[in-house]
Amino acid sequence: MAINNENNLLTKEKIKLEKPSMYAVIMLNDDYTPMEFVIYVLQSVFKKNYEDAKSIMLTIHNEGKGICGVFPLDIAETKANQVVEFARINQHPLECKVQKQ
Ligand code: TYC
Repeated sequence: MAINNENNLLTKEKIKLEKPSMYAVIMLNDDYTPMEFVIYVLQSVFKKNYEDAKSIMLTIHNEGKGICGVFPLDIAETKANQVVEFARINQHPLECKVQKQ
């Protein structure tokens, strides 16, 4: 960026911009939450299509956990909270955690 300094010279100023840290929302498996409920949550909260949502759900079911998406911290925490709140309203024990990438 060109600026006018005290000697009236045009100089270039370097502006250092840090990329925001990114956080994964990780969904955990349990024995009780219905598979179709997890697929619905992945579609509604994480905007996955049905095929991708089913594939992520099966990964979680088979491997114990899976990544739903990667976001800046405030968005990751909001989505994790939405998942748990919606699960509790429906009396499912579904859990999420937020993990720095
Ligand atoms: N294991 C659950 C079942 O057999 C399905 C499930 C998948 C639950 C993913 C939670 O994050 C989860 N009904």
